[in-house]
Amino acid sequence: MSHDEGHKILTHSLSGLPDWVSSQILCHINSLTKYEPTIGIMGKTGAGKSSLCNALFAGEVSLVSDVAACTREPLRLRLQVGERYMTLVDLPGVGESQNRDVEYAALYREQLPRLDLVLWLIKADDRALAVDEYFYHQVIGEAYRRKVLFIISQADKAEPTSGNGQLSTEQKQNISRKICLLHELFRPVHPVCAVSVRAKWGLRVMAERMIKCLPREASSPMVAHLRYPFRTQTIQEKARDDFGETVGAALDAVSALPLIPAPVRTVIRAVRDTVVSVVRAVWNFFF
Ligand SMILES: Nc1nc2c(ncn2[C@@H]2O[C@H](COP(=O)(O)OP(=O)(O)OP(=O)(O)O)[C@@H](O)[C@H]2O)c(=O)[nH]1
Ligand SMILES: [Mg+2]
Repeated sequence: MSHDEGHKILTHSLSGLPDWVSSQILCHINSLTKYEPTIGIMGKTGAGKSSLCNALFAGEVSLVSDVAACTREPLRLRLQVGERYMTLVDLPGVGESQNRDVEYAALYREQLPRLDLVLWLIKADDRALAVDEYFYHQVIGEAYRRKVLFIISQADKAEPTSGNGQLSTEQKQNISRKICLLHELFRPVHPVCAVSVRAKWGLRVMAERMIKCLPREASSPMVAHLRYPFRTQTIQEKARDDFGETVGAALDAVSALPLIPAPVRTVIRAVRDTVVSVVRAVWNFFF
């Protein structure tokens, strides 16, 4: 399936609109299809950040250096799948002790606005959560907490460990308790999830949660970067919905422009829902 075919179908659905409106919408759709999601990763050394990213994301990896004028440069990895790109930003801080608060506050002020989401890993058997708690409440500004998704990692290390590669009922109960604890400590915006890369447990639910937490424009371009087993129906439906809704919102924005002639506004409103359903239908041509 090609972009061209998708464009043809879309252009047709927009043909009742004045040229400047349809070209603006097509341009918007074009930029949506090229959007590069940027995901931050946090957590103490050894939390399992690299392992989780390897398990979830596919693609050729290249290192990019950050040109931002910042005291510390986070590691940036660019992932490529075909013509699609996404960036993983390895954010330093949690667990690196003392006297760097000002530095980290500056780093996070710099980075957070440019991130679509931050995956914050806490190892299942990590009990020293005061550092994470401090960091979340003091360094991550309240406005950005909606960008944080907490993930309990290495769930197979929850008590009582067996080492047989499967999570026992007791371990799952302890994970549930840990999830409750994290909800009390952090009061997170999004529900906490739990994974074990080793036991291949919880990853699909986590991927679905991640897509739900992403801003609307980032979910569709993210799908191509997920390894195949995680491109579930749920994820594709969410991405498709988001794609339709962003285009719908763009049409609403045009029709809300103050100087727009009333008949044009009427036409835009009349075709809005049809355009959204066409956009949803051609999702597969683009993603
Ligand atoms: N048992 C178990 N071990 C894991 C799991 N995920 C990662 N590990 C191990 O934990 C260790 C640390 O994992 P990494 O993925 O390197 O952790 P990291 O957060 O990237 O560490 P730094 O890059 O040093 O900050 C490695 O030995 C992994 O093999 C898991 O789900 N279960
Ligand atoms: Mg690592």
